[in-house]
Amino acid sequence: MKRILVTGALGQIGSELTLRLRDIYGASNVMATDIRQNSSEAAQSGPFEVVDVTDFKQMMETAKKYQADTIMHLAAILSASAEAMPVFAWNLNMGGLLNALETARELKAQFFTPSSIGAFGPTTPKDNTPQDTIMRPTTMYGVNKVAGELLADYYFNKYGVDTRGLRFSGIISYVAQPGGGTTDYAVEIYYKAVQERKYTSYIAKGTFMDMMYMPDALNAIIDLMEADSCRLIHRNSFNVTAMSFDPEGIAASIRRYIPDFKLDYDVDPSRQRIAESWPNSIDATAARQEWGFKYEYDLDKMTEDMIDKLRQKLRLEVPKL
Ligand code: AKB
Repeated sequence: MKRILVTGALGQIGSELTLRLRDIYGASNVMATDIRQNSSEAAQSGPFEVVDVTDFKQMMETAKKYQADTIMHLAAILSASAEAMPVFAWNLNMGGLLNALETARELKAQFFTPSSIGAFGPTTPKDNTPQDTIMRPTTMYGVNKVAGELLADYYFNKYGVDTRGLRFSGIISYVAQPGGGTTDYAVEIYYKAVQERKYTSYIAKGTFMDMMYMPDALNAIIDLMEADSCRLIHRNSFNVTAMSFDPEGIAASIRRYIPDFKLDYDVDPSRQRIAESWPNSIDATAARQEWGFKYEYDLDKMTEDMIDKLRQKLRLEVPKL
């Protein structure tokens, strides 16, 4: 049975990944860590420790104490926050990653960390972006992600650490909200749709980005980590995506369930600049071929589930049409 240490376990992905891992591998085999403690299920349903990922000693001691043989390193700040605090982002995103890789090297642990569509830049082919292509990002987050992919490959090639990663798009979920990302609008829009039937988008009409529903993102992480190492030609990191839309596309999907939903715009130049530097859509062929990546939720299926789950979560009644 695996013994998994998760960093950033109370973040958007960590909150749900920790619970899925505990279901699969047993609660006591999944050590959740984060910079803060709270009363969420991820913090309460199994072992939990406060760990600052920039503190190597603390991370190593925690991983040793729990005899971790797998490290899932999620702690990082997202694109828009990284752009506002570039030096802090470098120190947290790169310092935390280096500490997590060093921990994995010493403990001979398997390793996962997410990369992002943010690793691409304005000179990358925009549509159906290939797995192997130009990567010259113009954001601090993108610089961190490209450097992180190279660093994880370096640890595999030099030290034999079994490093694996996914280039995530915007991840949409009704459990924990993301914070500081460029794709966050695609989560906020559902909250506003069920609460107020209107949303003001900070991303402009016609700006397409890849997205994925959380259950598919969790399956992708687990399937990649369980994949036979011999089949992996790539490691850090695989393009994965389930859909690509602009604000009009998601609004049209919401209107199938909330017909009078209204969308208007107040574009945030800083997040818009980041979004425009990213691909419109990426190609996940390598992930399909090398470890069988698949997804279940397209835009409309995700919208139906998000609206249903958010109404339950926020205890909202379904309006009579
Ligand atoms: C962000 O918007 O920063 C993230 C990402 C695409 O990596 N969701």
